[in-house]
Amino acid sequence: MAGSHKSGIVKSKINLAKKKFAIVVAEWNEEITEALYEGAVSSLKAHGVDTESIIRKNVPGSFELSLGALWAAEDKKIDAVICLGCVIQGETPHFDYICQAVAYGITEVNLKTKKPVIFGVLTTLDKAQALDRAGGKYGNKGEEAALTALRMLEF
Ligand code: DLZ
Repeated sequence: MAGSHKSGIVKSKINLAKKKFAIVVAEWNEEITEALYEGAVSSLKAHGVDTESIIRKNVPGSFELSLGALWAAEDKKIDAVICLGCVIQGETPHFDYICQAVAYGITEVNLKTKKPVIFGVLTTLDKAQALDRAGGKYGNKGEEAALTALRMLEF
C-alpha cells in the first residue's frame, strides 16, 4: 500500500511483552478515533503486547493530545505513547491552527521526554477521507501508528 509500512506484521527483535504503551485518544470525531484505537490495540496485541500493558487516556480534542501525551510519557512505566485524533476541515481556519499545534506539540513531547510519541492524527478535508483511513480503503492509520511505535522501540 502506497505510503504505509511495507508489511503489517513486523518481526520484533525485542521482547514486546515487557513494554508498556499509553494510547491517548481525542474524543472529537469519536466514530473515527474509536476505529483508530481499535486498530492500534489489535496491532499491538498481534505483536505480543499484553492487554494490561496498554493504558488508554482520553482527551477532549486533538489540541489536547500534546499535553495528554506529555503526562503519559512522564510516567516512568510507559515506554511509548500513541496519539490518536482526527481533525476534519471546516469552514474556518481552525483546522490549520489545530493541526499545526498538535504536530509541533507532539514533536516537542518526543524530544523532551526522549520516548517515542507517535502522531496518529488524521487531518482530512472531509469525513469520507477520514473513514477511508480508519479501517476503510486506505487501511487503518491507528494500526500504522502502533507499528511505528514498535519500530521506534527497536531503534
Ligand atoms: C474545536 C474543534 C474543531 C472545530 N474541530 C476539531 C476536529 O475536527 N478534531 C478535533 O480533534 N478537535 C476539534 N476541535 C477541538 C479542539 O481540538 C480542542 O479540543 C478545543 O479547541 C479546546 O481546546
